[in-house]
Amino acid sequence: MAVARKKPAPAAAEPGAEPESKAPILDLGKESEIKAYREMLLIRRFEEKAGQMYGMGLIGGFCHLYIGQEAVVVGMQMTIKDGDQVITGYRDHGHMLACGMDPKGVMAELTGRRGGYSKGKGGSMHMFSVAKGFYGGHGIVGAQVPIGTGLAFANRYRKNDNVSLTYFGDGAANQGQVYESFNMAELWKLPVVYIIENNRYAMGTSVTRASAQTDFSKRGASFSIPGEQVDGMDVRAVKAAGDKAVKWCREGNGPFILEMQTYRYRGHSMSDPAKYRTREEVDKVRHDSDPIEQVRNRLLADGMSEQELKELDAEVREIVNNAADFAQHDPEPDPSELYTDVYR
Ligand SMILES: Cc1ncc(C[n+]2csc(CCOP(=O)(O)OP(=O)(O)O)c2C)c(N)n1
Ligand SMILES: [Mg+2]
Repeated sequence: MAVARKKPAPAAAEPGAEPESKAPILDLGKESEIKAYREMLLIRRFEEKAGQMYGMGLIGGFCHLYIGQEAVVVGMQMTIKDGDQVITGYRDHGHMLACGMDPKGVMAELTGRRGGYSKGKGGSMHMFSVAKGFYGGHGIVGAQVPIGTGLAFANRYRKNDNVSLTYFGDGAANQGQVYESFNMAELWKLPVVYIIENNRYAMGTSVTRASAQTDFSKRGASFSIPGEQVDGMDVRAVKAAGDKAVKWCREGNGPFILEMQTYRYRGHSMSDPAKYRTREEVDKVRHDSDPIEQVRNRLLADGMSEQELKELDAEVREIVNNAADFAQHDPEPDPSELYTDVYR
């Protein structure tokens, strides 16, 4: 490909070079722990509220909640800088909030109101904010992988040092377009971190039933893309692995794969009764490795008081309540909007 030949990767590692061994888990420090706690809590409370509003009939259409997976997106967001890009599938509210998008605009999109990020015409799976580096929001499983690879291509082409964080699920990881993207990304040394959120299920199908290779960090092996398995329930582990992967990409070494081992507590979408797994299985993960509880316990051990944590919780609840209020009172789009933003 002409462009790639004209613009060889800057400061690329020697062919066959390997990144150092698995990223060690480091303490984040109190300030970052509080930040991570607050952001994960915002996602959790936002999603709980969205679930309630869906149950009340205030939100229609598809709605896939991210509850349980919060440490992945919050930890990764702590590794990137302005100008980097984030793209994901339909389980996307957490990614938007982590990117700094306004909870009011996200919630109002869920209720189909004018002040929503897509003017109330896109819904849960179709929101974007170039200003915040968020490129969707994609309902077609795996579709974001070539697009995220294209974002990385644009970074190379423009000779900036930005990185694309391209998220997808364990189910999406079995799609052909993912491997076409891997090939191009490694061939052209594109700065893309492929983040496979292995939440153990693709709709009602468990990873072991659907995947021949369940170690997703190895999925780039035939393209020589390095990968790492990460405890996606521990925000510190996510941050440590993310720092390493982002640095690898930013320095021109090509793509990196992170398999985030995580879990979704809710059904695939709001309409899924989740009969393919037991309540005990969900309760065990919640009890043993909830990402928010882990940070909460460390903060308490570090001397933060219950009262301080309660205040933080109240602050987050207020943000979410305001968003829910806005999303119920903002007007619906004007009928004249029916024919705008559509391709004919
Ligand atoms: C091309 C395509 N095939 C099938 C579907 C239906 N579908 C929606 S989500 C999903 C499962 C994807 O699971 P995974 O990638 O593990 O993501 P998760 O939902 O667990 O976050 C399927 C098959 C779709 N939206 N697009
Ligand atoms: Mg999955």
